[in-house]
Amino acid sequence: MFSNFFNIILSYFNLRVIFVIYFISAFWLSCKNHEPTGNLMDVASTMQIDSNDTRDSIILKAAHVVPTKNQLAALQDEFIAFVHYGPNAFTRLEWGSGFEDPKIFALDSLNTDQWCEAMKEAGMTKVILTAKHHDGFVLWQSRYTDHGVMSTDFQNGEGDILRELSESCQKYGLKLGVYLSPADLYQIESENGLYGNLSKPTLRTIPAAAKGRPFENKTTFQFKVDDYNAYFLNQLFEILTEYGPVDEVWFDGAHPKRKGGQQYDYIAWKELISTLAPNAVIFGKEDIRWCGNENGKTRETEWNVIPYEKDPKTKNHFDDLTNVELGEREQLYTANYLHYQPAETNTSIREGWFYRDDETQQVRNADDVFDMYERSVGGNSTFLLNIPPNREGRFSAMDVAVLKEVGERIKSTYSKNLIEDWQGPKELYDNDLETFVLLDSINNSIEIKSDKPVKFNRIVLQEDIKNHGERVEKFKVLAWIGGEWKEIAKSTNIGYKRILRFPEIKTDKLKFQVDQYRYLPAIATIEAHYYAPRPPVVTIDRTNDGFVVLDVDRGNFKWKPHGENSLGNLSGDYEIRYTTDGSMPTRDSQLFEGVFSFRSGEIKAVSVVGGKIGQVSSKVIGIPKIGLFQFDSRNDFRKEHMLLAFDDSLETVFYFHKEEKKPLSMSFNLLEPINAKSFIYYPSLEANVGFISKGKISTSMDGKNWSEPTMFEFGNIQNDPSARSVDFTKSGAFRYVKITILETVGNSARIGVAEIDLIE
Ligand code: FUL
Repeated sequence: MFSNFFNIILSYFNLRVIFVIYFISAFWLSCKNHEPTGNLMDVASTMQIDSNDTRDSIILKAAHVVPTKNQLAALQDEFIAFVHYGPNAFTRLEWGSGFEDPKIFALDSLNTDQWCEAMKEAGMTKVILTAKHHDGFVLWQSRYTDHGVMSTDFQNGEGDILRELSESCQKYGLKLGVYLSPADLYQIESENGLYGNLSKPTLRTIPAAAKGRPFENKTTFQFKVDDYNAYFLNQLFEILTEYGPVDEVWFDGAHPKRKGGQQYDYIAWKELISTLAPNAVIFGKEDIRWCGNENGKTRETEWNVIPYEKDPKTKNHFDDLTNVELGEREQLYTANYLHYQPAETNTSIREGWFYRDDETQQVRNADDVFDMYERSVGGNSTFLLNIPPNREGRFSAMDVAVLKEVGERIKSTYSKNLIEDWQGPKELYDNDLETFVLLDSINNSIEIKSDKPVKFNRIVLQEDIKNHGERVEKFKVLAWIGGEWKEIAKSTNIGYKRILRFPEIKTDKLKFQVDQYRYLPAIATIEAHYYAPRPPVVTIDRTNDGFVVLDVDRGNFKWKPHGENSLGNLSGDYEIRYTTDGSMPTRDSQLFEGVFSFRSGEIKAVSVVGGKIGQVSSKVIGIPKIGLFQFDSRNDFRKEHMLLAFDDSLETVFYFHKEEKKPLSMSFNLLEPINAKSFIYYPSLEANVGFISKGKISTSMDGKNWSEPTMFEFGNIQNDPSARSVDFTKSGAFRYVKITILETVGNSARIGVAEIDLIE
């Protein structure tokens, strides 16, 4: 009886509680600025343009194109890692040939925990591994090929790099992505290779049964495909079902070679991926697009609503979108479809995608990487940075140091919003991308203020792209300084995120004003941050008459230069300190006050800002060249031109002309004997100039008895025209040198040599 009565009271009370909760939440939701919604139509990730559409209605539609759930999650991943690994790390080539003996992948130890730890420290959230690069070598225990780790000595042929990485990802809380190259040189070149073997498409069951190795996942697919597509689907099945959740599948567009008119059945691949990895975005297809370069450069205005001629959801082939401008109004007017497709900004931390060495392969400095981070993540894009592991199965110390420094900068700059307690609409500071302030032509600005002024030099803005899409086309930010509004920054679009950088200011009042938009913009976030200027990285150069010039790096990384000057946004007043005896420079080392003379050896230098010491730069300097050379040619004109390869300037180039009688060669004498251990070839970076790809170099003391030649090969030099160093196979002093070119690449009659350095 008592318990009955109690139950009635309880259920009555529960009912009331439920009602109260219902009304409170309904009221709260309506206050959360979801009303008015600011939408004129339902949002969608793809919209068709029809014949009734006008220019205005096209722009309205564009304002209602939004990311899918997976695309939004991919954007929120912000800073992600790429890992290029495979035989190329051992052959030091950028592109393999498919003919490699798997044994050359001579890996003894692997430490994927160390990779993940470094990525975590950098603030990265996801890693994409080249499970198979263009050479066709697989990094996992595939049932469908023996061209991979199973045929190496690594863990007696039982090693599985994808498995180890996926376990480390679980441990460190990182998402996993896989790069599976459609181009496959092993399948092209080997006798029974499947790529382009002209097999007919027939109905195939995926996964194909493999003796003694059943799948735990019992899903099967039926596709009418040819041999190579079946092979590719079987491999996708393995990597998407046996390595934990996969969040990105990366399809590269490059093809070192094609065969047999091989086509790819992407529609089938997509069906398999969306079934087995429902959270994965697909790169290179409709989900994520390449930003159009490999330099780490994002467009000034990176729109993610892209015009399409055909429905991207039914397309089998996607072109690279490399236009200087993309998604601008004029381009949208010509579209048949509008499609949400965010850009991934990709580049490598090193010269080249694969590891070569720690001596000559330049590593980007932290200024450069942090600058790219701010421009790409703060430019409505994702930042995908490649870190290639070395032959010890680890990230090299230099790369780890840069990742750590970048992570520290991201954390110390962006983890706290300096204006989170300012007076103004709370929707802007609640870390919720779906609460927003809706603006229109009358209420086109938001003002926020505080009781005490704050110092900052960065502003972060975000739109509620999930429910409203990207709408702002032009805006500015003003600060109350000296009793008046001063414009501190302006830009074009915002979308997922815009980071504004400007000289430091101190203020207690800010105004965000939108000057042009596609439809009512929903502003979700406004943050202010302070980036503390860091000592810039020092560059070390030497003039041809033997003088050393130290300067600060203005972002001139030689591999795929992006042309941006990171320094302006990142450094304050600095001084440069250096050593010439190999010791580490400190803030008390020799002060650089002007050029100084130096013969050969290692210079180490740092810059110092307000007592803070920066990253150490070092350079091994070759012997001074002025007056050292005599060129062996009867032709004075040619002699004079050869000098251009020995003048310490990469701007001046010596050309071999292919029409000259073969073999192409270059001989020179030195006025004094030297004991060089290696030489460095700097190719020309000009367009329409070819490269040396293979050759030999012989030396002699008397010009009669020549050493056994040192053979050299520069892999993928056309795509990766960075400096290449060659160690002489024999040591000893010499005065005569002869370089013979055995092979060249590039469709040009001229082969360029920007510089040759001899290192003692
Ligand atoms: C390119 C490839 O050819 C490179 O080797 C690298 O994988 C890069 C990310 O994409 O197209």
